[in-house]
Amino acid sequence: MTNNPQRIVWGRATSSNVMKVLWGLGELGLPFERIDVGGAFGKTDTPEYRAMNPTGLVPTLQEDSFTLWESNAILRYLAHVHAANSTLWPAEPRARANVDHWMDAQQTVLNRPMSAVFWGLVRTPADKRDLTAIEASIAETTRAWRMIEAGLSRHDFITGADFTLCDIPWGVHAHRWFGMDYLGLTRPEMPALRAWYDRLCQRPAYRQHVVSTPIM
Ligand SMILES: N[C@@H](CCC(=O)N[C@@H](CS)C(=O)NCC(=O)O)C(=O)O
Repeated sequence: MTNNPQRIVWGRATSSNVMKVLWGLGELGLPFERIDVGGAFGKTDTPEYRAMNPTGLVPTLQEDSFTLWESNAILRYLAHVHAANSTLWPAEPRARANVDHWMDAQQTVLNRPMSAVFWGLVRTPADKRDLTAIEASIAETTRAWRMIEAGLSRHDFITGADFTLCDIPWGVHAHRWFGMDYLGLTRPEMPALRAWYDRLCQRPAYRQHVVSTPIM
């Protein structure tokens, strides 16, 4: 890699998975350019984009001649290369595995019901909403949040005292979870989750790439 690699993030800033990468780059203080593709911008179905990312989804990262997709894999790559000795992705195998399984759980446990709540409330007009389905997704999403509430009641971040990579995928969705009140979302009280979200809001990169982006 060159000393100052050219770094490009492909993906619209309103995507939760793109936000993870932008926030991660912000935490690491790495400069990048972002190109709008996906959603209303389209262009993810072109042969050129599919050659970079066969899923046709966003985000895709390019660092010089290296191309990578899957948001959580991108976060791990960035931490490995640019923050090797930090607490962000600890080197000790069990500490690292602990971070990794929470990253995976965002994708496998939280993502589906949380996306259903988000699409049901934010991206569906009021007269077309299936409120029964949305309520069921809220209940399932709540169960997912309770998984991290337990640890957060004992320590400041998901795996312990330090902010790590796994706070990023969950944290992106926390902003949406706490930001949908105006659409009638009611949540059971989870004080440790709320305190963690407030803590994340003190981080400049979170404010810049997650909080400042409209929920849409
Ligand atoms: N597992 C993938 C999922 C990527 C994904 O589903 N991206 C969504 C946006 S959050 C997407 O590309 N949707 C279609 C689009 O925006 O055109 C990742 O974590 O990167």
